[in-house]
Amino acid sequence: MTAVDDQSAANFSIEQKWQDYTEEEHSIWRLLFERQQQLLVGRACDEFLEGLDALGVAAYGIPDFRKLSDALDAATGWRIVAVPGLVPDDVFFAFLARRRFPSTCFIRRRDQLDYLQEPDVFHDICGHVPLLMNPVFADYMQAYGEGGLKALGLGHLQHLARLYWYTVEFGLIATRRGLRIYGSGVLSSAGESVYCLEDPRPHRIRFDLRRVMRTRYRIDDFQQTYFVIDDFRQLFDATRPDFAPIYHEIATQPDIEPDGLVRDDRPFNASRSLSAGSHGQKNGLQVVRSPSLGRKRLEDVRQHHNQ
Ligand code: HBI
Ligand code: FE
Repeated sequence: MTAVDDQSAANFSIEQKWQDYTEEEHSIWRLLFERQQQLLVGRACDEFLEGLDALGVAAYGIPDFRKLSDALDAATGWRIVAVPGLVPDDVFFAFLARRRFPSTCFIRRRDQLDYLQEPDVFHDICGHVPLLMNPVFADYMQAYGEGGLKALGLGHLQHLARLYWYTVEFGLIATRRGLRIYGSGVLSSAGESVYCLEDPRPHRIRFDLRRVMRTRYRIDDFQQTYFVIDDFRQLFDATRPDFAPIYHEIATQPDIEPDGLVRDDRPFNASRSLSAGSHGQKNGLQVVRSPSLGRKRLEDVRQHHNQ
């Protein structure tokens, strides 16, 4: 990272001021946390649940980033940096490339539990940070940041942003016990964490780098397509090659609609997807239609990259 990057990254860092959170803010966190705890057993991937457990402090209220960072740093060398909200793409990528995760500090209000225009501290910390405890995923995020800086230079941010969207935010993973969630946008959304696994409507397709980069995404509703990886190693390996020739190749191919299917798609045969209730949650197949988090962010990406 250059000195200029360091400077602009520093300009976007703020102080979390943990002692200033009110009891109401902590109790909103606990409400969200407990709701997702119930929903995510049997739905989130083990790596996420293990990370959440290892971070410990997250159950009691909005965590102090310094304590979280110390646990994270000891595990994988990542730290959390407090930011005021969305940061510019180059700054975002520069943070990731240095193993710094930019997190917002504010929490949604009680009347916004299911709907929020932009990422808040619950999405950033509870959705993203647990997986950064996993060494392979931690390396993937850093590689993504480095790839982002390159993509900006090559004018292919739109393609790389789709990779982020369909993996880090909305990714699914195949396990021996069935399909599980690892995407943070899903993990922090009560409605979508049920819908993405159990609703018959969305496509669940095996991850393919070019296919993902060609696929437009929806910012205003649940996803119509989810991509399924086998493990985090597959994801990391997919980001190893130089993307320049890949960008060049897909630039000649048409985009794929959010609900589109193409000839080479390998649908994931989701045997578990219609067996809701197997872990006895009340919702069963009943799907709560609420937009997932990060809508504002998506609009931001769309505006800037003509998604
Ligand atoms: N800023 N705080 C924050 N969080 C994000 O997830 C984020 C961002 N700025 C840009 C951005 N994401 C996007 O560029 C990409 O994820 C593609
Ligand atoms: Fe996010």
